[in-house]
Amino acid sequence: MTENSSDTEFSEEEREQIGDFETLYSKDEFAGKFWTEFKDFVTGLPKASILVMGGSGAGKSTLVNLVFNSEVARSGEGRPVTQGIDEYQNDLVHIYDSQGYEFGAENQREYEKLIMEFLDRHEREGNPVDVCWYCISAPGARVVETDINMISRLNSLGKPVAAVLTQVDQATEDQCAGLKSEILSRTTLRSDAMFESTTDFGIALPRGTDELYEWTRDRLPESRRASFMGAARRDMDRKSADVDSFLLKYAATAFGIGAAPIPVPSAAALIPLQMKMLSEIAVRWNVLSMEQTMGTLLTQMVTTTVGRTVAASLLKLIPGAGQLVGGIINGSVAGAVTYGVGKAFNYGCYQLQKSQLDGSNFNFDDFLKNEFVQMALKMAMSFKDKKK
Ligand SMILES: Nc1nc2c(ncn2[C@@H]2O[C@H](COP(=O)(O)OP(=O)(O)OP(=O)(O)O)[C@@H](O)[C@H]2O)c(=O)[nH]1
Ligand SMILES: [Mg+2]
Repeated sequence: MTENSSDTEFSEEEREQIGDFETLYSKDEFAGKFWTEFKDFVTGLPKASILVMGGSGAGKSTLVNLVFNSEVARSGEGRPVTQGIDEYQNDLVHIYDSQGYEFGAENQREYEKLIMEFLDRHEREGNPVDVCWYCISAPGARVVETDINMISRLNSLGKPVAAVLTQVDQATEDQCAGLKSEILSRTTLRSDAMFESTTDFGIALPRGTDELYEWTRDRLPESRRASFMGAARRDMDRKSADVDSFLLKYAATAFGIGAAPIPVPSAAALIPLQMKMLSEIAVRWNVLSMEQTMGTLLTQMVTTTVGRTVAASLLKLIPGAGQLVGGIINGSVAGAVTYGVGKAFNYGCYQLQKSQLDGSNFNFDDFLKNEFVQMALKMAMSFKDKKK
């Protein structure tokens, strides 16, 4: 018995084809090559830039963690990019945290200058700041001239700026209402750009960090949105739907590659496409740091099971798909395999994030080892049904 009992279902001739497939997919250098390419893919991704402002101790780092719903900002982890502005280490977003200003007219003028120069430089260098979050501490109970000036100046530059009243659990409702109306009356800020935040999850806020996340997402250029969403542990249904829609594009491209029927031994033509697809999915769900997990997937993809089982089973199972006699993969098979692999990987990533959020038990490695192949196959078959 081999490790895969479904092997017994294949004829001699088919097994020969499978053997070819395996040889191709097991090139040792392949996993390493993919890993390098994957890293380059992540490095080259367009990333959103967010500048966080506000007084010292206003709760800027805490706000960042609340919006991304994970420990993105850890104290002391910032890398100084310029005097007074740190960048948090993150593969998917640029988060610039300005060290809060101290009180006093001179300090505040310096702060305004620092911010304006920073924005200007990034604009000139072609990596503009996309969105600004301006924190004002609610229990601090005061809005200073710098807050008023900065919010209006950013607005006049056309920079999306959100004002966030932070630490609202430490202030009275009247205090919060007073601060909000002062900000709205003295700046050009629109009321839909006014938010509140708290670490007390018992307090329901009509415009809290969930809404700030959505507001920010919707103000990003399309190209920088995917990685921003990937960095945030939330918005799962939308991420999944986004993946679904691009999977269809990959399937169509694969269909095109297979349209001039390719012999199974040349099916490796599909690999770069599938790898790019998997990279895109990995970014959406931020499984980038999971080198080992990706390694498991690759071992699956490259050396054994997915490659040969999916392809070989499809050879058998898709009726009328050119019959694949003589080991030919045609467009339908290429499209279905690609779709199935993407769909199964997306499912696993979704379950992983869900378990991180609700504390439920899901082992991604086990999923990849034990269920991934069957699911990819099932999804590939459903793709064929779907197209009927
Ligand atoms: N009660 C309460 N405390 C908060 C809240 N947000 C932040 N804090 C606390 O306020 C303090 C400052 O929060 P940080 O997020 O570090 O503020 P910061 O603006 O990044 O501070 P600096 O980087 O030092 O300027 C910390 O002790 C936080 O735990 C909140 O919503 N409620
Ligand atoms: Mg901080």
